[in-house]
Amino acid sequence: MYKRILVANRGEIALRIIRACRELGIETVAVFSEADRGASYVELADEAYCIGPAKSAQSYLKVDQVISAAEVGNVEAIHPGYGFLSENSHFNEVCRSCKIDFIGPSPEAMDLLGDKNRARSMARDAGVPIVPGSDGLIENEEMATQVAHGIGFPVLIKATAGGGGKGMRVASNDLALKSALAQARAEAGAAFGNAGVYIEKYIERPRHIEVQVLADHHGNAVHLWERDCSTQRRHQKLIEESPAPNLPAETRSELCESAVRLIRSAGYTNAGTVEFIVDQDNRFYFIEVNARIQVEHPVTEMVTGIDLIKQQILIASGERLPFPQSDIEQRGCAIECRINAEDPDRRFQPGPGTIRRMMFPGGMGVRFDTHVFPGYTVPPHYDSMIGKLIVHQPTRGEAIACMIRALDELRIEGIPTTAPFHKRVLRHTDFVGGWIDTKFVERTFTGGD
Ligand code: MV4
Repeated sequence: MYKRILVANRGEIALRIIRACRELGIETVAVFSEADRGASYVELADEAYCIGPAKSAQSYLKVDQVISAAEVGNVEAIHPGYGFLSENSHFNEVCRSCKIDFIGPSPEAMDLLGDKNRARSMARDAGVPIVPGSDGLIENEEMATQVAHGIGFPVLIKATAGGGGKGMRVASNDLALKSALAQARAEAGAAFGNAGVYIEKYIERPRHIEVQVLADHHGNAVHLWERDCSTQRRHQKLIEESPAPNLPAETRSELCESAVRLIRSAGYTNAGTVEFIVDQDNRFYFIEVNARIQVEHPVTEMVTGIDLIKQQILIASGERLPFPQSDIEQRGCAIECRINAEDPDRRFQPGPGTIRRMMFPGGMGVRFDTHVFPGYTVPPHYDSMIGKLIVHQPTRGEAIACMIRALDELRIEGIPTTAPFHKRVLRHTDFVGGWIDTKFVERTFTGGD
């Protein structure tokens, strides 16, 4: 087991990783930008190094600076958290050449699945359902037209280097297809340095359901059931839950087993998420793999009782998974609300600033993962998430009631937050009925688009 780990991240996830290390008896080294000097995670780490100015591009994204801190701090491994360098295979390779374990998949698995078109053909070969579409990358307009006529409009053009909704274009006819193709190519080339695109049938009003997986270095791979992340706005998730409501048991099993088949065939190790969309008739299709721990991982931790960060560390250090698939239960219902420093009445405009006064929610089945405290100033340089409120209850109805109660207890003064918006969503009949899809927020709430 490791003696010392560097946490290459900030905010609540840095704190979450430090907590797991503490319980495992592992020392931690934090890194921070000039804007994060007084952060709680910096105080709670055993050692901390400043790696640059406030801007992410000059600090948390600087491979050299992070590696230097790891060398000086004399760590055996780096946990990248989510965002920043977490899915950067170059960073992953640099860690390897410096003989520092990257707590995540190998650079090879990361590259393979990071290319969405390759991941798509890998899924097809593993017998995992994919959305009808092109057989590979689109070479020219004629090929795009041929594929579109084969599957029927509307179609969706996706960047192979994209993901998370970046570089996608819908087209509903031949003329629109030609301009969408040119736009998607240009956008992908500029954003990712890779203009490769592929085409899929556009699925209307899908649900976003993802499967958490863990795989060790001894050939063991398991799933930890699914999360429904359909309650989102402009590709930013707002609420995540497990189990997915109104999902037939048979679909759930097939979905989860598909995810494990894909992960095995890709030689993927550590924690990962296999993302699917599910249509109105409960047919599911593979979309992409997220090769990192995700923001919403606590939802899975609550229903399974498994600490995913500890498992990531244990797997990276060469341990075997300590449980077979048959021991992983999905017990009760967990819901997470992302608390962002944004004003829901001003189109979710970020509102950084100082928290004058705050009260934390608590009680049975309530977990609040946050790095903020009264007097803390939310810097304007990073993502606006300031905490995650997670509840776990026997049933979905009880989880919704518990979340509303916890949101009522949560008081944050001095900055706007998304907490009031969550209460409106949780009380809406469509949410209560579990009739959610990726368009639910946009069509239901003004300012939701
Ligand atoms: C789709 C789709 C409809 N049809 N693919 C967006 C993020 C990326 N991970 C995949 N996405 C989608 N792919 C086909 N063929 C609709 C979406 C989509 C979406 C997916 C998950 C969560 C939120 C979403 C919001 C809009 C569109």
